[in-house]
Amino acid sequence: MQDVAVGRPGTSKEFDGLPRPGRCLVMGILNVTPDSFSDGGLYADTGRAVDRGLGLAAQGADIVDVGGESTRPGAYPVGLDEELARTVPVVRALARAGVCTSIDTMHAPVARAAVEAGARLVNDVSGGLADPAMASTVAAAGVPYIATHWRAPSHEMDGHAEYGDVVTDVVTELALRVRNLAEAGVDLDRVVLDPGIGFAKRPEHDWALLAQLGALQRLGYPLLVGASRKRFIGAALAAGGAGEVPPAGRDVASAAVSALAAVGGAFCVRVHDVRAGLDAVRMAAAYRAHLDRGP
Ligand code: PMM
Repeated sequence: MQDVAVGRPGTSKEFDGLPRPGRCLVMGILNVTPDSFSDGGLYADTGRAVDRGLGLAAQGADIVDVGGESTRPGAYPVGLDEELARTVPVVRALARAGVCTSIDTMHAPVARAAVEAGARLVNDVSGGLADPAMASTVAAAGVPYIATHWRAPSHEMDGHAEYGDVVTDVVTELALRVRNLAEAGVDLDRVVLDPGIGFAKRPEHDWALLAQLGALQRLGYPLLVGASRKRFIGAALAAGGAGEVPPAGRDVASAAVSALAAVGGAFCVRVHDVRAGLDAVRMAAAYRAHLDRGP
């Protein structure tokens, strides 16, 4: 099969330790939280969370993303001790079982402890803005780092969804994040960028970013897209009607969005429903293999 990866993802030695399936990667979501917007409370204790992580891996997740602090709109921070207690034992157990695990955190001490426990990537939805020690921590850890476009903590972010042109503004702000990472000594060959779907964005912003992933790719980094079950999907499904389709009814549409992201060149999609996400990126890989061949 043609390698559908774009730019440097998965092909450089800096991504050693990550699976290289020759298609867009699938990251399965494991929220060890009582309050995440779609799965809060389901895997809030260590045993259930580990079982869920093993289940995601068995379904084909290339990476299992362990998070201990909800970033849903309006959520408040949980405190370091609580976040450490929720995530580190789960990361350790999954890593021991051979699962490729990432830690979803904005806090350097959690990132450090999780990497020590076996996490192979750090996934920071604040792109280093929430904790000034994150960049140097990641530089020292020497693991791949996912930097997301972010403007403000979850309880304030809806007030920061103002853009001139959202794609231009996100590209500019991500480029600034990359510069800060480089200054802190982060190996840029280990950086993955993320447009931050739903983070200080309204649905029209999310769609614009998804439709113009190419503009973000021109920054030269692999892209992760985290669209699964997010508000813009619920709103699009309810188009013409009132309100939004609730998160539990968004998985089929989320898989469709994963296919769109993978066709658009995403390196990785972050999903709740791993089976559907995997089917979606496989279809995208088959489609992309024929894109440039002509009639
Ligand atoms: N979204 C959420 C959490 N972590 N990480 C990355 N890299 N990108 C995202 O878009 C992202 C993330 C919030 O969604 P959840 O509550 O379903 O985990």
